[in-house]
Amino acid sequence: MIQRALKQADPETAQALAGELERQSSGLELIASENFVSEAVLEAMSSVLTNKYAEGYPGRRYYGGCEFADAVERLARTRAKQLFDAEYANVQPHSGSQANQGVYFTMLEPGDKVLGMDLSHGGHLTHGHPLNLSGKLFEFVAYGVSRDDERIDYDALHELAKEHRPKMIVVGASAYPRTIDFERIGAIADEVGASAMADIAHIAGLVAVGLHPSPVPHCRYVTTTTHKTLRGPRGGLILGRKKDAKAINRTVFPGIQGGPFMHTIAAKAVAFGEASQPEFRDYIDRVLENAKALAQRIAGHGFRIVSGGTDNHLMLVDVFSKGVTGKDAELALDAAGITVNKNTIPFDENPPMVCSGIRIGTPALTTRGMGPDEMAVVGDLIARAIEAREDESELARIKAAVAEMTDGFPLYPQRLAAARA
Ligand code: DSN
Repeated sequence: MIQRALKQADPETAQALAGELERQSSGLELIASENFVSEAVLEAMSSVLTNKYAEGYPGRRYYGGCEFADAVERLARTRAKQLFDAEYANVQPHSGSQANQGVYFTMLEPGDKVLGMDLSHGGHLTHGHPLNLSGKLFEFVAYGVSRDDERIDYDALHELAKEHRPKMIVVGASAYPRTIDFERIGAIADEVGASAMADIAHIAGLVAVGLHPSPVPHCRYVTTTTHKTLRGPRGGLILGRKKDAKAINRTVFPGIQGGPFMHTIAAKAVAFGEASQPEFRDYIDRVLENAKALAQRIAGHGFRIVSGGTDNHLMLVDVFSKGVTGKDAELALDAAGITVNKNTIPFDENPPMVCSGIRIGTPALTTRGMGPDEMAVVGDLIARAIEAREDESELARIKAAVAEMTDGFPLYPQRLAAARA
């Protein structure tokens, strides 16, 4: 009914949304930071709470009529704390970037020294890239992976920490396929008198179910997005210690944000509830199994996998090991209905917009119900498309095979039927 309302009121927007639904449904979604939320999460996102202003926190708002906003925010906070076994949660950050700002502006003064992982080694823009506010305001020193095994070089990080005596060490990544040793980072931070902040945006779902060690006992602050492996709505979350609650709350509001997105917070509550069910652990188990199977299959076609494999939901494929740039591989795969992103690899010889790698993740296809058998087919299709990158008709044939395959794993079937009607 609601979809009919949009079609009638605004056919142009409705058409674009229908196109996106078709694209998501008929393609192979392998972007490591994307996922498909449940109908329940979608319903909460499109709820009447989008109409509500609720500046402040439950029980202390600057607006009347907040009793139901309070109820959903309390639910979201309680569920987040339970899920991650944390003393404190702030569910208001609109994004991962704002969650990180929430911690930075609580802990740091402009000019303070911070260690963060190099973006080109798998880090994130908000961990001190010179073009990001974090890099402009604070003096970030980058650590990275070692040349030998392409894993975080903890010894070098330790030396940097002793040399620079940073106020904070930020750990977390957007393109790092290996388990992160949060305990070691926490110990290094303690030794040099720094605070540790873990940004678990990519691996939050793994941490929530215990399939990646948790940073909560070792890092004073933990931030995440809610929409990647955690499979919730697009948004951010800060976890921490009770003693920091007041200061972080004040930084998030009124420090960096105004009215919270209450419809998104309702959807976060739903997603945290889903992630606490036993089925979610099974889901993450399959994500990991699929990532290993896919990495192995792609390696079988002669591509080098950065660090030799994966411990988590993603892999970095060095396509330049077969003479293809990341840019060209991404374009070819897009033409074949397979969505990935080009990505720099550690010590990349190519410039960032061209780069040598592609990043591939299995959370979304696993949500669709695909398993290791399908990963074998997907790996073959990826290799075939990269091989055929200059052959439009072969890419079109692969796209047809992709559509046939995805037909067997329906995505939002009722929405799709309504959009097509
Ligand atoms: N852009 C996200 C990703 O793709 O990993 C990180 O913010």
